[in-house]
Amino acid sequence: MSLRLDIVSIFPEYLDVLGLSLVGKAIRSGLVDIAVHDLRQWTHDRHRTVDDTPYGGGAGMVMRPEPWGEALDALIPEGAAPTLIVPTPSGQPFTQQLAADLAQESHLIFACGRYEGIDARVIDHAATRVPVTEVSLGDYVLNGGEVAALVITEAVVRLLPGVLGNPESLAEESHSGELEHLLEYPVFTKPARWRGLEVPEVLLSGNHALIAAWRRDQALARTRERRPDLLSE
Ligand code: 6GU
Repeated sequence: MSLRLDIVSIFPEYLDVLGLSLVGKAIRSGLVDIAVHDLRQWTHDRHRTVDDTPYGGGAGMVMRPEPWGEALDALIPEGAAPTLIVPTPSGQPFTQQLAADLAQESHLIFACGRYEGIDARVIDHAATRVPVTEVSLGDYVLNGGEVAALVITEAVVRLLPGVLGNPESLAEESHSGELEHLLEYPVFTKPARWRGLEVPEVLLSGNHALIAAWRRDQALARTRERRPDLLSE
């Protein structure tokens, strides 16, 4: 079973990098099928207008509902309910758990807004037809949803069976598996001494129990220092 992604944007070229690296390989292997759509194909005026001034006043522009309505009519299949993901700084925080949940789905549609956002009726109307999740990457402001769609796509696609060469690296990393809720421990490779800096001796010991304990310690110390919020969960 493969995952279908439709991404709608007024800057489709922003998503070109999905053809690179691991996601590109997953596309070529048939594990994921990604289509990027220019929202302006669903406009009908000479200027291909997608935005207008906000009712109630205020700065900036808002995306008009009509092109989005037509886009979603075209992309939501008859008799299926893909999940609509709307990247927005006012969405629910994107987490590894949400990535894992989305990796279980068969069809995701991303609606990448620009300007001050999409007319809220688009989301309300879509929610009468399909599950809608508004998602935020964090507490800062981007210019549009495209980078968020890239981030979410990468986090989801690497969880699909067959995408990662070594599934054990999935189990070991931060935010999932054995050291769940802890940041990753520091890692080292050859040479054992570089610019006067030594690799911690325990890692050269061959004592796997000692190494595991050291790594857990390091992960804990880092988490206490950088992300104490993760320890109080
Ligand atoms: Cl998902 N979108 C935008 N435009 N800005 C953001 C974001 C998303 N997450 C954090 N900032």
